[in-house]
Amino acid sequence: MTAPVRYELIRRCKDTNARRGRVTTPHGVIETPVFMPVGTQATVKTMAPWELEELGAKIILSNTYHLHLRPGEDIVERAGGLHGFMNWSGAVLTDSGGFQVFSLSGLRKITDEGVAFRSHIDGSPRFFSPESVMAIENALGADIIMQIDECPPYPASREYLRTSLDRTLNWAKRCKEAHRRPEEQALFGIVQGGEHLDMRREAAEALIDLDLPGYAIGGLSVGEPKPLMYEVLAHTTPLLPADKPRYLMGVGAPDDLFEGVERGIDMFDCVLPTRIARNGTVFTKNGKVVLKHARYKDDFSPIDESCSCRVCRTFTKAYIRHLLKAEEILGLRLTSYHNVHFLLKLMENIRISIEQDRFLEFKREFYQSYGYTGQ
Ligand code: PRF
Ligand code: ZN
Repeated sequence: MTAPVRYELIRRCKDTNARRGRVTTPHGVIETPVFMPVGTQATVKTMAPWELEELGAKIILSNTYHLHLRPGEDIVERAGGLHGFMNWSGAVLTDSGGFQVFSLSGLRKITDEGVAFRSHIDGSPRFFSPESVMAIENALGADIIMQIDECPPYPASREYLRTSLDRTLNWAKRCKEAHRRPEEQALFGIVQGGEHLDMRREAAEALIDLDLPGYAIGGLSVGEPKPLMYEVLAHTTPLLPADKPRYLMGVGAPDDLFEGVERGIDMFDCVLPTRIARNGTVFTKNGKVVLKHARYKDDFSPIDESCSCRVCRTFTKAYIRHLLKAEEILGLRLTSYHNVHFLLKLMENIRISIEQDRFLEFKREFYQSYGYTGQ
């Protein structure tokens, strides 16, 4: 059986655990480290697929939870899976819904069998088990599908994390057994275990025994201090197989991208660029800018003088600020487009810096200009 997703190492950083690689999927080759824009509802909010393509996005993330509730995986499957439904020819990864059940639905009950919850749309009772989630993800047809897991809150007691981890590891095994399309869709396991390094190790070892085509690190960026997240990452990433991709779930602030890459992460996703764009905040090389601020009302320069994106080559801050203030839809499209460009370009520059043996130098330069202190 040939794996649907393969990882090839291209170059290791001379100073850190950063690695430059390549992930081959049924829908294209992904140069890593990579940032995956989030398209929860089978759309990266405000962006057409040709715009994502123009920006060089190679893989996007979508959500089992949302698509199951609306329009339902049967509709997506009949449209030819997510690729056909949204007309995106690049790769897609679906998250399993475990995390969204916890963040979105109200009352829910978790047992070894699965999670009972109510739809946030109509309140109807629902149940996710490893078997039902695999059936949904098989129907959605993404190139990479995530196991169902529990992402425990921070802080959580050691006893709680213990029970939760046993459940997540058991669910991984059941997902592997229930997966019906292993030659077309790569099932990734998720390492949980909170801040406890022994549990993280145990989780990594148990998942490696399942011989999955890739591994994610979950349960981070859930309210813990950043140094703790970096410590868990530094400990956990090296436990994962060097010949498979490593994905840090739900993390994508510029500094976290550098810190994650430095600790051996290959894949990231985050709603940050599109979410902040919709409240008028944009990334620039000198840090974030809140475009609605009065100081930009007659600022006829682009968002970022050094940005090569179409928005920055075409429009001024004063104009985009006006669109946002007037609640014109174009404003949200322009800020989203620029922010996604910013993170994709940042990742491209990170990849180049690893190839050129100047990752740490590039990180220092970026932090200095962006205004990050620390590290
Ligand atoms: N599990 C899953 N999805 C996630 C997370 C997780 O732990 C996180 C945590 N940062 C984001 N998205 N399945
Ligand atoms: Zn721009």
